[in-house]
Amino acid sequence: MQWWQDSVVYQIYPRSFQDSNGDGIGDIQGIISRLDDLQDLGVSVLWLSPVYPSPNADYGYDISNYVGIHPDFGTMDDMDVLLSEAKKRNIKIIMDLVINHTSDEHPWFKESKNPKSPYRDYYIWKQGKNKAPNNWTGFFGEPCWEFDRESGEYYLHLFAKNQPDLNYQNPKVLAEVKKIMRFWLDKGVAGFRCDVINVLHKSSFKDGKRRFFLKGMEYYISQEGCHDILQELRREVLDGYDCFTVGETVFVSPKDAHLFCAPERKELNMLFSFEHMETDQFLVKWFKRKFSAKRLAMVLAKWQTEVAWNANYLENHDQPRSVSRFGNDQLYWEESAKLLALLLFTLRGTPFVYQGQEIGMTNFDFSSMEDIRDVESKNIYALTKKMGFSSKARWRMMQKTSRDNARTPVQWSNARQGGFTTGESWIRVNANYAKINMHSQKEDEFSVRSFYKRMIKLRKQNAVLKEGSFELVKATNSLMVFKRVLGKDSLTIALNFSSKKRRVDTALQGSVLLSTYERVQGDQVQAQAQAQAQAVKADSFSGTLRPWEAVILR
Ligand code: ISL
Ligand code: CA
Repeated sequence: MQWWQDSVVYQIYPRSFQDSNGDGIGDIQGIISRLDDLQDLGVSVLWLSPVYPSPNADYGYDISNYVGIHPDFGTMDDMDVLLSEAKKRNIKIIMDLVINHTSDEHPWFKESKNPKSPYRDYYIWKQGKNKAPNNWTGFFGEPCWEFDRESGEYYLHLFAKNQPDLNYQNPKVLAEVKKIMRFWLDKGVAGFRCDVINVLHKSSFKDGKRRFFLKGMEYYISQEGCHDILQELRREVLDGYDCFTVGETVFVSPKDAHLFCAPERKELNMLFSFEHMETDQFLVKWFKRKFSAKRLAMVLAKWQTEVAWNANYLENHDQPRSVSRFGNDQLYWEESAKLLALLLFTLRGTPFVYQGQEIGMTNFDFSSMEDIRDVESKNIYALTKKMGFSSKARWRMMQKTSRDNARTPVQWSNARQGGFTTGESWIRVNANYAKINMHSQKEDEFSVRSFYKRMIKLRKQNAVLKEGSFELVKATNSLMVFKRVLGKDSLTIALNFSSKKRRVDTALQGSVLLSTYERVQGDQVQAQAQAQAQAVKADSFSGTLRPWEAVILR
């Protein structure tokens, strides 16, 4: 096993993590002040969403300087302190590598607007006779060509218009990217999360067919040229360092995942796929769909069995909170948050936890568009108006899908603003911070956070959970049962995705290694774990799961 397979990664969205100076924006000193909490939780790698200078059209995912730090977040000295303080605690850091596009305020793009500039070919400029060069559409619900008066041509942007796509047909662009990567690796970062990394290479600019509300993707998703780029970066940069990459890849199948991640191909180490995130909504968000536990189980099982090593996640900064979409964030909030934790840590692959997930943070309680900051949400809200959706439907869509659901500040305590800032937060704090916060959960050994801690420990000590194969046993609209098998050792995991008691199966036997309903006193946990390891005394499974209960059976 490689160290990155044996790690638990924790994603930080710095803007909303912890403010240290009262300006209402989370920052690097804030992260430093919370390193002890993170070490206590048991995570070993932090992924930082972008901390680089950015005009914030897409909050950091529009970068205007790849080797600097946004003053909102601090300085490069702060970054160096973060790296060394993390290292003291055996925590590594990976950076977000956003190289499909830059900000339109990046000096390259400003130069590029001049058709005679050597930077012209850093971006994708095309002529159009009074209309866009082709019929492609972008990810954020707006056209993906923007006309530039100055130079009389259009530039391509698959995301917001302030995020022009780089031109990877130009070898100079990749040379710049290599420099950037070396800069951070030389500083001691342990790798990269690679933003929309499978769309870098555009193989043609012909009109596209419509697929999933997007036109043109057959010419830029997972093209051969993209594989070439990744192999070159691996050979020439990454191979020289002890690091790993996790790619964010859109519209991929397990087959694609194999092409990107097979060790002998030397591209990515693992990737984030989206299919399980579509079990209650579509990647392009306005699709109406009801969550189905069966669909979730089937999709997970497919990826678990067809892909050698997955990057497992239930949340990130683009997705609604998992307890609100896959669980029951009302009556069974605690139970379902624990069930989701048990699921995450018993899957095969590297687990990724998103900030606040470990305390069961819920979707944003926003009350109007005034509360919303995200460019994607704003665009989709406007677009669906044009399309004739009722305002009620559009609002429901926002509540269910807005990326701001995940971007409300981490709830540290029941102090004003949840302890996130002493000033005014850049985005509203969820009003439920008095009930759901880190401080109270740290004190409580039966809290959601304590359960995360326990699962992280259990996974660390358990070879079957880390290395075992995955076998689906059963999937219904309320139950998911699977096995992890390593040699003669095997564990059965059974989860009840419903608010009713469920009989699993009489054939399912074994002793209960762990249940989300358990209330075991602190020092008893160790003793109990030992007893169970020796298969001495442990409760045998009754065959029935309580509402939202999940168990591990041996
Ligand atoms: O949010 C989404 C899925 O629900 C997608 O539309 C998302 O934009 C896509 O997954 C790409 O995401 C990444 O690149 C974007 C950035 O806005 C996201 O925050 C980032 O994770 C452009 O850089
Ligand atoms: Ca701040």
